Amino acid sequence: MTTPTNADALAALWLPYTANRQFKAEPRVIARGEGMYYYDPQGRQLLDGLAGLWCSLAGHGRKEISSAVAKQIHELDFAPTFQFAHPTVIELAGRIAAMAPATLDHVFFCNSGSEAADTALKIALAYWRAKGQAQRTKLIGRVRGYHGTNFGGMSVGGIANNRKAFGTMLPNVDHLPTTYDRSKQAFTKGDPDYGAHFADALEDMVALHGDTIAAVIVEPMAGSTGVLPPPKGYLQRLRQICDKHGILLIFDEVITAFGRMGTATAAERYKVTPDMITFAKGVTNGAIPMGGVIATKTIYDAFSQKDDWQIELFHGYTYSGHPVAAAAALATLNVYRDENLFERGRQIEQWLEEAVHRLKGAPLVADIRNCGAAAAIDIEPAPGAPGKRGHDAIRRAFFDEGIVLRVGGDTIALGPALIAEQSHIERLVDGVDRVLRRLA
Ligand code: PXG
Repeated sequence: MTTPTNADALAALWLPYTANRQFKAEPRVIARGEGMYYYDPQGRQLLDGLAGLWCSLAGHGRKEISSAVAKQIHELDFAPTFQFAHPTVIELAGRIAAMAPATLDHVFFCNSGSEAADTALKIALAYWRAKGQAQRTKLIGRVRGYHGTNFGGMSVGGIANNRKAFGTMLPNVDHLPTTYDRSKQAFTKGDPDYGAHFADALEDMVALHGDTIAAVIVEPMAGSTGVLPPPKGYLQRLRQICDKHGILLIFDEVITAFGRMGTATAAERYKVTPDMITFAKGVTNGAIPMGGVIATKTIYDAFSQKDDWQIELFHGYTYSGHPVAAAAALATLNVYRDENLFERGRQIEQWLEEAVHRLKGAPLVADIRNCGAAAAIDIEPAPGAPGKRGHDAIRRAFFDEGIVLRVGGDTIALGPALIAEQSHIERLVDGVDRVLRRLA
């Protein structure tokens, strides 16, 4: 049998968003997970600083989920959801609709956050055509936004490195400015006071593009780019401008849904109701891929056809609402409910805020932000080598501190599972502190 670190097998592997050459010289292999910890193949314990990739909110190795998966796969391994359904996906749609803000009550399933973003964008375009406003074809994202890596999400996304190698994008896309201005917001605890006016750029776009805007898509809290909390009043203002001009508002909640914000959704926390919410990651605790879009009845009803045998939306994936993923999701939602994990997100938010801001003044720290059970530390980039210190931080954390750290560019992101104790957060932040001192 080939072990994971076998040289030939390792050479065959092409890892996503990874410096593959360096990785293969010094592999960081994770073989097992339980609770807050991962274990390498030799059994060395590693504290997980980002709940996988923001997805394993109830921690790793949850038997409730794995046994629901085993039971489902024995009973029904696969059934199509094109013209059919199965009991598990029906139950799950009801559970997710019940969890979302009251007016969002229809759930379309897919398999990832990227598919969820592209699905929501396609629903927005098709919605306006169905409403007789086919001129609404423009999609608005935001600078530093992340909506996955498919062509739609990449086009509305605003992280330059994710776009620059890929040439063709969707036409008819524009971007709001980022909500981040370090000169006014540095070292803010929680949501910054400054920046609600960044939403007003949408008014300028309406002035420019008239009634051709179909939808605006934003992350309520921008996660991937390094935890940018929404400035106070920003999301409310975006909603008002969308309402004024009849534009659909999509919240990409792939990271923020299922307790990361101390509530079921960021929409609930900020009391701003979008027209669609995308979700993925936490819906199955990361155990099985799944994503989806929650839409309002108004949107769903717009697709209604003259004859009841007519298909309303020509979109979907073979594995939309896969029974095994749906079973994992139902078991996951039960764990979240039984352990009050959404509320626990609030407790973690407090612990994390307290701990992470202590890093102010540590070597190379340029800014610290926190929002919900998430935080980020910007490291001063090395002269002429942006991203190098971030990359070194991953290595030092893994090999010296026994911590699995997530870094994007030169920003460290922390987003522990919602089962974390204060001691885990202290260890995480102390480990980051020592890593920073070694980078300097
Ligand atoms: N939307 C948002 C808001 C996301 O955060 C996606 C869409 C795409 O999801 P999929 O399942 O297609 O990857 C994401 C994914 C990070 C990190 O380091 C974040 C994501 C993925 C990997 C790493 O913050 N977010």
